[in-house]
Amino acid sequence: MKPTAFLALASLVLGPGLGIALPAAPALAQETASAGEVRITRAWARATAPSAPTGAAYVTLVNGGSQPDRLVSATSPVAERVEIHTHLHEGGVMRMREVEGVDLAPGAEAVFGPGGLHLMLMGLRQPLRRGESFPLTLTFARGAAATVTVSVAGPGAGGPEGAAHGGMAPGQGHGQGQEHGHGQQGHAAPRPMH
Ligand SMILES: [Cu+2]
Repeated sequence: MKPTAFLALASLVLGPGLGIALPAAPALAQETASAGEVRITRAWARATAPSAPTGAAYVTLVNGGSQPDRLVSATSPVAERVEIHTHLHEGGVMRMREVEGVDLAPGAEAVFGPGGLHLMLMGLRQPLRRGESFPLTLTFARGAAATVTVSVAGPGAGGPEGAAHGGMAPGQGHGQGQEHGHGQQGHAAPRPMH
């Protein structure tokens, strides 16, 4: 019995030892989460000026389920409250408007971004600094909620910085990620507010 016991002990010791290497990679950024059937990806924000009272965060939502769902609210510890906003053109002027929710038909994708849908951080408790991150919790009509980590990009960024595409190879010379080519971000407004 002794050899068997020794083998069992050896695997116990080896198991956790090997496991240690794994959590290191996801710790980089949890910019992805699932709330029920809704997948939340590309959670990012722009850096704010030191005394800015508000900020804006962006996510991409994909409803992978067969039922319609709807983003109904959001919260974050960095702000007193979070509102769902969109931008509307009214008489040639672009204005922000609060919306009650964002509908997600089955299979639908909602891409938040500067000049469009955004999660308005009202009553910022701290400036958003480039390279830092903060949690954002999204709640959906079908009852699910999930928290993503929002990574803060530069003040004029058009998207999240860093690889953030699951690339774990340290030597991947990605540069500034200029190759994203998202196209759908309509740069019609020269200086979007959020
Ligand atoms: Cu806004």
